[in-house]
Amino acid sequence: MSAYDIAGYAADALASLTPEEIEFLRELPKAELHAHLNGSIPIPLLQKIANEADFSSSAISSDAVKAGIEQLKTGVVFNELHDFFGLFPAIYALTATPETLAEAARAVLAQFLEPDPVSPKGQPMAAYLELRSTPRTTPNMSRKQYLEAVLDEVERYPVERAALIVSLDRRMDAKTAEEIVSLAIKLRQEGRRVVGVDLCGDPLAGNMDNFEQYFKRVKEAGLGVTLHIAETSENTHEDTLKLLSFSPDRLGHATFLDTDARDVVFSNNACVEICLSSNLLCKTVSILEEHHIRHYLEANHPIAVCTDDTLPFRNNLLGEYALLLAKEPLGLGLTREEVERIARMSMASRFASPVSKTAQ
Ligand code: 6MZ
Repeated sequence: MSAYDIAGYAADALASLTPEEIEFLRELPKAELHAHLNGSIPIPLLQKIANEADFSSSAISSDAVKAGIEQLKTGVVFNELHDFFGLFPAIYALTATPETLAEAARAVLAQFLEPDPVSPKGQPMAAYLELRSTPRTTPNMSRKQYLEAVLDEVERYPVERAALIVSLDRRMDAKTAEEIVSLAIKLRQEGRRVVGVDLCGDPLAGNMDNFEQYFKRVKEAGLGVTLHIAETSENTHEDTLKLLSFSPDRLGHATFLDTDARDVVFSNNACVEICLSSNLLCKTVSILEEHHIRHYLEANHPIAVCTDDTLPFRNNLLGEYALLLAKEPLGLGLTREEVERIARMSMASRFASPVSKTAQ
């Protein structure tokens, strides 16, 4: 299996296109704006790290990690979104040192930004990548070291190709959220390539009132804000409106917005990061025909089509664009002009990068 093999909805849509249609998609400059680092590691690399890992000091045994990787290789069945979050302890055990984290980050960046080996002309999946990750402390590194390790890899690419979004997790306590926001702002002030702060994690966890002060600081520091919002039908109206009150620049998923919330989004013009395969696989959307992307397209509202987590979802950015162009029921059956417009909107919705000495 190569690092770029895909399966499922995106693969089926891609297989239904003509070589000429695929070439059209490859040629479009696209921005990947919603990709989680630890959810996007190529399986062969995870396997290599697992084989080399010393688990003697780890809480997660090598057997649990190997079982997790086998599951990822054969395809994970998600019955509900909660199944998805259970995958991460095993993955996290493998990216717990600065070295393996850097290796993972390098592979994820390469997957999006280096020439695609199966493309005849070698176009990369994305012209630009905003990679996001949640800094962790491990026995081997602090959160600062975590961010520095990832930033070192991001900054190997020119400023117009790659940047980092720092994620907060809804489950975080105030002290941790405070530490991460302070770190993100400080690194940005030092000229490191942090362009935004995200809120992710279990969509039903946490009290969003607690995050208000942190996102206020993020905005005051000039960083972009993107929030996972209304990802499940159980997210409450209050939760959604609270998050919208943080004035986010972009929104992740925004699947279950009621009419009031959608009106706020339309008036604020916040770009919606759309992850088609992710929503179908996690069963927050039952069929493509009912996907909320249609509301945004009808309203001419900015969107960006993204992969979310290529590791469990076994998709890639080209496959997500194939889902736009492929005829129904395999795809949305959009016209080339519409697909071109979506790619342009993704590029227009990038968070501005700081001018840094590492950028050239
Ligand atoms: C919410 C998600 C997510 O940050 O360790 N994550 N959070 N909804 C989703 N949709 C399916 N997909 C990924 O990458 C993995 C982390 O990203 C968040 C989860 O918190 C997951 O633990 P990082 O690099």
